Amino acid sequence: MSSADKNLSIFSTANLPDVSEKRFAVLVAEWNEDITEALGKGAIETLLKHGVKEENIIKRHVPGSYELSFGAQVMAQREDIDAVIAIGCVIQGETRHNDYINNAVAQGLTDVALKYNKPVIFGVLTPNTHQQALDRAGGIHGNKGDEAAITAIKMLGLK
Ligand code: DLZ
Repeated sequence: MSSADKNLSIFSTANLPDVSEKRFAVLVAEWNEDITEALGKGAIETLLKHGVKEENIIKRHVPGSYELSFGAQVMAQREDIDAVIAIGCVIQGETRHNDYINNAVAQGLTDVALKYNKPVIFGVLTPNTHQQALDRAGGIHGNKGDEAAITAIKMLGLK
């Protein structure tokens, strides 16, 4: 069983909608890039596995997770983008920076989704340690980027 399959076992992937003509933006934050690149790769591989055309996946980078909201807005306002997957990893430090970033990006992504009436997926890990992040970026807890991709596909089925 691949790490993707292990990961996806937490929710159903049966009866997914046809997304072969849908276009996705995958936004990847550069902070903790060993983690975020693995998550982004997982998301893209899962989209491809479920019939999305390679040319219909646009991958872009932003500096940190805080910038995901603006990046998502830029992508969501494009008529040719159907869904946005925002990937980041905010690791808890000695200060409360992580709380501020996590709260801001969660609210920001929600706002963009509601403003543009498009799925904007919260693919941001919020671990206490780097090891916890690794565990969720292709490690023992699978790859949360895969889940983010499946979530985007499912949400497009609502429209
Ligand atoms: C500043 C900062 C810190 C301390 N930690 C992280 C992190 O763990 N993960 C992440 O994605 N970004 C971090 N950043 C950067 C902020 O997201 C943002 O890029 C800067 O505050 C500039 O707006």
